[in-house]
Amino acid sequence: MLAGGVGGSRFTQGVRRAYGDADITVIGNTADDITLHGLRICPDLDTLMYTLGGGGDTERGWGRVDESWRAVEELRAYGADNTWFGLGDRDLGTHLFRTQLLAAGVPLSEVTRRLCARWWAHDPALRLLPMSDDPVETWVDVPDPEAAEGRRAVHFQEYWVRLRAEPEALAVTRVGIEEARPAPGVEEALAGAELVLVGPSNPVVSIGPILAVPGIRAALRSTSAPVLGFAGILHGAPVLGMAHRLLPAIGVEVDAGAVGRHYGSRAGGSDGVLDAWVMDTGDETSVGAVEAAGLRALVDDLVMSSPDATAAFVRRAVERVAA
Ligand code: FO1
Ligand code: CA
Repeated sequence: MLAGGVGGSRFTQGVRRAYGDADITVIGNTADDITLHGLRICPDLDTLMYTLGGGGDTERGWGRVDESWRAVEELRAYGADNTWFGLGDRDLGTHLFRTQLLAAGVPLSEVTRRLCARWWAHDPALRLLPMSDDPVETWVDVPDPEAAEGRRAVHFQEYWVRLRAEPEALAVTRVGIEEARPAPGVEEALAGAELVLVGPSNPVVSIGPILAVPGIRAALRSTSAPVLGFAGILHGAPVLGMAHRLLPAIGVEVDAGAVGRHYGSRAGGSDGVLDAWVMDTGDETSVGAVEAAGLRALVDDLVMSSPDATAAFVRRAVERVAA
């Protein structure tokens, strides 16, 4: 599977519920990673790890359950920068451990394996791989009348957490993506898979960067497994998050069918990555346009109201594509 953070975690919970004994490799987005207070933070990997490990705050959707915020209060009291980012005291332990290992030269994929060994011990058939061991960061250009060119770039986390995705996103840049290589195991997992699922995560800042790591698109295009994508845009609005604020910056309409066409079909001469695209029943009117793009279009109720509900729509889609 390819997945981002909050939506990707809910989706993964459903997939695990649907296929209780399958070997599942989650290829997680690392393009919204950030270094703050000297610590390397990987929000999407951590959200997946905590949520599937039962240690996540289900209401907030990210971070640890039973969290406290004393360390960040102390940082604020010192007048430290970047205290808009909520680093919980328990969560800090994860970032300290990760940063320490990275500084010692341990690659992120190995660090992630060690972190998940704690959280996913109950489910050894579930594996989390970062899309890449190489650092990639997403920066967003926002209007700034005082800046030289009328705009300035902020880290994606600042755009989302501090600015609440309110300013118009003029452009999205992925720093480091050209030099990034797929993490060990990523291409092998795609090549050896029986089924590849592209989760309903943000097409611009979650799935987009994974596909943009040189080599991953080719691995998706050449796998013998069916590649099935799920829309995270339902009736013109994201099921979670801020995709509606970012899709215009990459010239894609905020519409499930448009996102499916953006990912594209593996058939034909383009560089698409999907065989089938699953949209919500409310987006049935997009079926024609998706099929015209060479994709098999499916519709179902895609609201991830519970792991059972998610498991049900995943199973139905897989059965239809395998049939
Ligand atoms: N999201 C917020 O809205 N506010 C925060 O202060 C915040 C802190 C945070 C800390 C660790 C972590 O793993 C995730 C955190 N998130 C926070 C979530 C994160 O910004 C987003 O879920 C994604 O990166 C966007 O998909
Ligand atoms: Ca994310």
